[in-house]
This record gives sequence, C-alpha cells and structure tokens, in this order.
Amino acid sequence: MVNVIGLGYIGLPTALMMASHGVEVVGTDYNESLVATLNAGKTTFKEEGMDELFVDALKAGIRFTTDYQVCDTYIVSVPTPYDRLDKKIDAKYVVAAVLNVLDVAPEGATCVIESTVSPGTIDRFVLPVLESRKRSDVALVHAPERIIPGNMVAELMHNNRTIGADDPEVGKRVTELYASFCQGEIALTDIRTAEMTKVVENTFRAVNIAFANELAKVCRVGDMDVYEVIRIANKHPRVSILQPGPGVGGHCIPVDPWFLVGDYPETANFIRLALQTNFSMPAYLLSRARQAMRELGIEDVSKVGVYGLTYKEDVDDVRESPTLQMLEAMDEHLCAGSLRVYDPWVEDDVVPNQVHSMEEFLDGLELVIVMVGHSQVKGRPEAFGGVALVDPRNVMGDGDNVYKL
Ligand code: SAJ
Repeated sequence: MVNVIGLGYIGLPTALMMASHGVEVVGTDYNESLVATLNAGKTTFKEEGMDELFVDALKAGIRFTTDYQVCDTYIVSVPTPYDRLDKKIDAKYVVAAVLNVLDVAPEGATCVIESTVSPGTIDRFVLPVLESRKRSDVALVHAPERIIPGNMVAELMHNNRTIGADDPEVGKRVTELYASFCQGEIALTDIRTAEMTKVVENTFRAVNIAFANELAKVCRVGDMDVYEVIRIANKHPRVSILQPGPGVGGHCIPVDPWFLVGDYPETANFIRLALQTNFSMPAYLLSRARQAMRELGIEDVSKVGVYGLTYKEDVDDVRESPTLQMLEAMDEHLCAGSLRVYDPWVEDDVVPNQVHSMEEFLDGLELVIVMVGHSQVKGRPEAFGGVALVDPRNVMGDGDNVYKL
C-alpha cells in the first residue's frame, strides 16, 4: 500500500493516478476540510482530465484521511517554500511529514520525497531526522515531479521522470512503482543528483524567460517587435527562446531557482539576475500601462481594469501570480485596490475590487491590462467590448488600440 502525504496540486493527481493503475492508495492531508471535500466526491482544483481520473480512482478504492497509514511506501508531496530573507529552502513541511511518517512506518519502509528540494536538502534535513529517531531502516528516495499545471494528467503519464536513490535496490523498487502508470523513461540516479536536476530544469526555464523579458525591454527602447525577433530567431535549429510576459508566477519557476542563489550566493550570480529581471516585469508593465493612459488621455485610474489573476492561462492557481506582484507594486506606491480585477477562473475574493462577471468588469472601463490569456479571451479583443488593451502576453492581435510589452 502507498500512503501519499499532501494532497495538493502534485500529491492529489499522483495519488489518483497510482490508484487508477492498480496500486492500493490512501491519501493523507492535515487539512480536514480538503479531506472532507475529497470524501464528498469533489476534486479540489480544476485540471483537464482530473474529474475522470478521480472517478476511476474512487472505483479502484482510493481513500482520503487526515491519518498517516501503516504501510510499506510513503510519498511525501508537501510544499517547500523558500525563506524570503536568505533565499534558502524552508524544509519544515517536509521534515514535519517525515516525522509523522516515522511515527507509524513499519521496519524497512520506503519514504519517497516528491516535493522539490534543493541539492543536499535530504542529506541535511531529512537524514538527521531518521538518525535522531534511530530509523536508519527507512529508505529515502527523491522522485521530483515534473508535471505542468494545465496539462498535469497527460504529463503525469507521459513525461520522463527521475528517481534518486542512494541504494540501487530501493531505487529499482520505486522505479517499478512509478512505472505502473508512467509511460516515459525513468532515469535512476542518486538523491543529490535528482535534487539538482529538478531545480536545474526550472532554473533553465526561468533564465530563458528572463532572456525573453530582457529582449522585450531592449526592443521597446530600440523600437523593434520582440515577438517577430523571437519568432525568426527560433527558426534557427539551435535557438529556442521562450516568450516575454507580465512576469513569472506559480510556485515553481519564480521559487526554485532561489534555492541555488540561496545556497551558492557567491556563484549563482547569473541566476539571481535572471530572477530579478523576471520580477521586474510587473512594475515595468505598470509603466507601460501608464504610457498607454497618457496616449489615450485617460486620467482616472478607476477606468483601468486588470483581466486575469492566475499565474498563467487556463489554471485556477494564483500563487505568486504576476497580477498579485503588480498589485503589490502599486500598493507600495499608495495605489492599493484602485484597479478593478476580474478572472473567470477565480471564484473566491483574492484581492480588493475584484468582480465576478465580465459585464460588471467592463462597466465604464477604458483600458484593460490583459495579464492572462485565458481561452475565454485569447485572440478575441472583441471580448473586451472595444476598449483599449495592454497586452503583455501578445494574445490579443495587432489592433490600433492594443499596446504590447
Ligand atoms: N511564462 C512566460 N513565458 C513563457 C513561459 C512561461 O512568461 O514563455 C510564465 C508563465 O506565464 C507563468 C510562469 O512563467 O507565469 C511559469 O509558468 P510555466 O508554464 O513556465 O511553468 P509552471 O510553473 O506551470 O510549471 C513548471 C514546469 N517546469 C518546466 O517546464 C521546466 C513543470 O514541468 C514543473 O513540474 C513545474 O514547474 C514544477 O512544479 O516544478
């Protein structure tokens, strides 16, 4: 039996996937209301294919509880935030979960950490926990997740994966477990290498996006079309530049690279600069919106709205989103709450001045900053009733009243 600890964006689909592929699974989370929702037959976030997967897993007998189970394999999938001051990983949730596992784990159990951790975290923070509890019989494995929100279910099945285990026998066993549903190649390595590859993958993406964002700024100064430049440059067989945008959000790309900067502050300079470049985009966009207001003769900030609160299109996740970063930047300059905000994917009130229908949103607006290109509006400027648009993601076409980055 597998006990998946932490039923968030990664733990839940992983638990469902394993259950629907013949593995006996119990999902555990300390959040009682989340467990109650799952037990009431409802999923806790929207994702293509999740509802069907949930039904399959229920049929296969998956259970959800707040209790840790006595079983042979644990999969820990809890958040790993970074300390905002020293930029190092904060492993407290992982450590707490492992401590709870050790309270019930039988001799010889395996504890797989799926949470993203910086290289050396398992050695530095998790192994000492085992030692202090005299539980060197428990085997540790790192199996970092790689699935992209928006296409999680498909990627869970088809992506290649990494299994990091310092004991090859244990690694082989865990590889077999993941092979029950994973059709990609599974690379077996040691724990520290697995930790590093995961952080490196997200750092690569952060750096590539930062490059695109810097190009956008350069092209603005030089009066060139950055999208055309990137489109053509990418025709080169060895060039693959990502897209500039309003900033970088989510719980991975803006977070994980800081682990390297935090652990190697003297060395990881280029990565630090990339993160700072990405983080500068929401404020840069504000100045771009201000420019559009001047050109359009709009003086009243209440005539400006923000479409999109999530960190990217067609997901409901608002963590670290560029819109939140932008509102925070405004807040620092005494403008809190003045912009009306709407996102069809976000039902809860997350920010002041948030409305819940497009009609209410557009009422009286003269300029909309399209922070997220949800399918609802992508390629359809008419969805905004003809008002001028600031379009940092280049998803609204090339009309006269469309201001790019
Ligand atoms: N973004 C851009 N320009 C781009 C691509 C993305 O500005 O060309 C922005 C997005 O709008 C978003 C942010 O970057 O705000 C991050 O989005 P994303 O789609 O790049 O990535 P995530 O955070 O949804 O998922 C990433 C993935 N990592 C990689 O592709 C290397 C995913 O595979 C990981 O599993 C996930 O992080 C994770 O959990 O670590």
